Amino acid sequence: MTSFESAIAEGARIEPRDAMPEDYRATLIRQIAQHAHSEIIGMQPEGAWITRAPSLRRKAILLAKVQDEAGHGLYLYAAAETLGVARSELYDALLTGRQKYSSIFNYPTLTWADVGTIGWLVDGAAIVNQVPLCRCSYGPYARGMVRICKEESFHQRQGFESLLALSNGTPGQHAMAQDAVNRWWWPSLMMFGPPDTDSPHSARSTAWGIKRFSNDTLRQRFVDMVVPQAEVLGLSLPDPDLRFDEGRGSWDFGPVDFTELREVVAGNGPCNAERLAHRRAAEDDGAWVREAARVHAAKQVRRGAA
Ligand code: FAQ
Repeated sequence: MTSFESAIAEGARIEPRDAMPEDYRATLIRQIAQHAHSEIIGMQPEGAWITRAPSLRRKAILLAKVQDEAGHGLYLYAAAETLGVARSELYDALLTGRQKYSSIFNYPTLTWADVGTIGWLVDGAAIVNQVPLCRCSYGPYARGMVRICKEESFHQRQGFESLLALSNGTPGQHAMAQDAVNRWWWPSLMMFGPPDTDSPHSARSTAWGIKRFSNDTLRQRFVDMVVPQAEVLGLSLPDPDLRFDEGRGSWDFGPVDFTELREVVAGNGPCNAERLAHRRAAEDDGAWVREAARVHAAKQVRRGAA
């Protein structure tokens, strides 16, 4: 057994300078980069509402949440860099469509209720998926996830609280909250990825201790977590097949449309083009800042040498 295999078998952490198979490194770069890209693209749907938040309090909360997402992107890009890849390469892979980001951020935020719904459902799904990653086998990713999960948990609570206020508000506000939940429910279930029978990376990622639970197991855990929360909110979930199975102690739910997931991941979702165009424009608009920083750094080096 190599030292890598024995470390994995013992449940020990792999650190950046440890020997690791090239495929393990490549899998981590793929997953961590996709995760980082999701965080920064994920700033767009909610960011669109910062100027339209209904009160100063809601605006301050939303600003802080969107800033947290930028921070999560930075922790994750930094974790990926420990695997020997440059951040500029990862940005380039995102902007040229070679690397993905989560399907969920290709849906539009049509009303203010979408912001609360993203906090409740999207951050809720993110937590269910990410808490196990705090114990994944790669040290820098696992440690980054601990802090990210703490912040995601605040995000979910603020989304729930915002949605509760709408649900208990005027009939118009209640209807707006229900409409947002109807639109975000199924895409939230798709965040967990394809079904286990159609998940090419699962077996190896599980053997390597990157994935600790399967896509379907986490999807079920999410449904079990949010169904009682929907009752407290006084909102329904748009699935006529939802019923509690006493034997399993879990909620049965209807079939997820994985064709839609495939289409969105392939670039054909409602907002894919808009999200990437916005990101590319931000990259172009920031070029002069990066150039100024580069020239300044070079000048400092020259002055230090003189
Ligand atoms: N969207 O074999 P599997 C957030 C791809 S949370 C797009 O099952 P794997 C917080 C997958 O990459 C969202 N692509 O793959 C926030 C693979 O593609 P490839 C981000 C998807 O890796 C909240 C192919 O399908 N969270 O940002 C999706 O074992 C609110 C085959 O799939 C993470 O990234 C999808 N939904 O399992 C921010 C968590 N599902 O490269 C702002 C970390 C699958 O072979 C606001 N990632 N694919 O062409 C993971 O846990 C895993 O990568 C999974 C997929 C579970 C997503």
